[in-house]
Amino acid sequence: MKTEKNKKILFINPSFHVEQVPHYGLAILCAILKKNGFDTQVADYHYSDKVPEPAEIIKVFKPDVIAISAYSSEYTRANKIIDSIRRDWGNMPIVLGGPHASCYHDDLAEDTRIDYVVVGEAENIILDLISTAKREPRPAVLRGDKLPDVDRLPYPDYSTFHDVENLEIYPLMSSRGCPYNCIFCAVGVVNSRKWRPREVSSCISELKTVRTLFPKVKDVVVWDDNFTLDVNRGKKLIREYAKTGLPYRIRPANVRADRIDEELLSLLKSVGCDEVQFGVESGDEEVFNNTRKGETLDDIRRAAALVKKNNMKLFVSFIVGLPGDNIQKTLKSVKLAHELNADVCYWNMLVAYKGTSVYHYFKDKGVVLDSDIPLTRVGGDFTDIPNASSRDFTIEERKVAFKVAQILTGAMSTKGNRFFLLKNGIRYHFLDELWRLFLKKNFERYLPKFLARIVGLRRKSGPAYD
Ligand code: B12
Ligand code: SF4
Repeated sequence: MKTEKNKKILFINPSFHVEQVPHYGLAILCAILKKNGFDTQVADYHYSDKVPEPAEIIKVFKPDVIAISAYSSEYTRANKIIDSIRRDWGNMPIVLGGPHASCYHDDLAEDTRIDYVVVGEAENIILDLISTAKREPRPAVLRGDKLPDVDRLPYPDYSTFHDVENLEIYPLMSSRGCPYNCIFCAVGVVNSRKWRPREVSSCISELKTVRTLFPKVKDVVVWDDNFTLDVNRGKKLIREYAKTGLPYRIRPANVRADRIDEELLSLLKSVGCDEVQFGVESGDEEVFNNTRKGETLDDIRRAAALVKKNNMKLFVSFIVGLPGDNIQKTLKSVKLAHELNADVCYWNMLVAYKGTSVYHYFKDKGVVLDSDIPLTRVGGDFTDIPNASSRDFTIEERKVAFKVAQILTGAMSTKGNRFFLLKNGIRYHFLDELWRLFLKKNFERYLPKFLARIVGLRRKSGPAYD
């Protein structure tokens, strides 16, 4: 394999908001590059707000290659960074990878500011790519011909991330991929539908390195696409971790409701985890089934009841705007959120990513705006801007449904987040009480009619692409 030792690579993960967890995928790529003699730095704006601007880093570090990772929701910022690099460092090779490159490689192949667009997992191609990277007349679209063997990879190397000395939340990726095919999910495009678990012992050994490397770490989040696909393996990992006596609280970011049982919950509690989060997506049976999640609303109800019975916090998330959804059906989701007695309820506006089934659905039956993927969050709150719509649930209706759902579960979405509490707490709590007192009983009779009137009024001034 060709290598050009001592090449310097600056990785950039653009982001409009900070979530304090460093980018695992970039840390793995750094580990491989550093092991092979390359020099890396990572400007991860999703991890820390103390990272200097890219131009400042470039002036000091003087990289040979700029390697950008981007979520589609952050691509507007990546776009600006690419512009400024082309303007000020015209001959610098630019490589783009990550979820946006994986989903939108066709469109990016036309963008001559970029030299390489990498689709999917890059461990098997990163060394060759960086060794030979140069300014290209047109972007080359690259993808590894086979998936990396997750047990043969080095541990992620975060040492060259800016501000890593303040790392408090450590990400563990104990498996990759997911065999399910939920219509809204891009995992199959970005990673793979092949579920690849790591050896439990390797995950535990990785966690044992954390204390010396990052003494400020308090929590470990498990970022797997589907941590509990093999629930017995998930339980084994927690049991083995508990034996180490390490002080971290372990939190799986997401578990599937159909895998939750008493034993899993008590194991999670034994490692300090007092909350469980899962996606519900919709409270309407038909919309729920349209997602092809492979579970039932009864699985959701059963899992929620178990979480509450075990005195753990219940976090649920819903999507507004799935195929078949409308305002009335969104209200069924609101009703279910209350029925489940969730502590925190997140509302996501459907974004149809290229490569997903829902994208094809709206291409056929409605409209998808490819060029402008909405930002994830605006002022700390999830975005209410859809990129897909149909005649039976227009852009304006989606926005109204989203806002109403947020308001009617307002107190639920404030509990976990102090920022929300400060900003919207009084308003949301007030509305939530109002909802409980006056609306709940007559919910199905009055609210849909009332909303239909509001939307009827708004519809007249809705955007042309509705
Ligand atoms: C963990 C995770 C998160 C974490 C992020 C933690 C962090 N600091 O990175 C949290 C919970 C914060 C999060 C948030 C969101 N996420 Co998320 N997340 C994931 C998840 C489950 C795993 C990511 C991961 O670590 N994978 C493992 C590593 C090995 O893979 P990787 O990061 O993709 O990196 C590899 C390759 O992509 C490539 N690569 C990556 N970057 C680069 C750069 C270069 C130059 C090169 C050459 C290669 C390369 O090589 C890496 C190694 O193989 C994925 C699912 C998935 N399978 O992708 C969803 C996923 C990436 N998330 C998704 C979404 C939609 C979101 C949100 C918008 C959700 C929301 N409504 O808020 C936000 C946006 C976050 C933001 N940046 O603004 C979508 C992205 C779709 C898209 N086209 O953008 C995914 C695919 C899930 C889905 N349901 O479709 N997420
Ligand atoms: S189970 Fe989760 S990771 Fe798997 S396809 Fe569905 S949403 Fe994506």
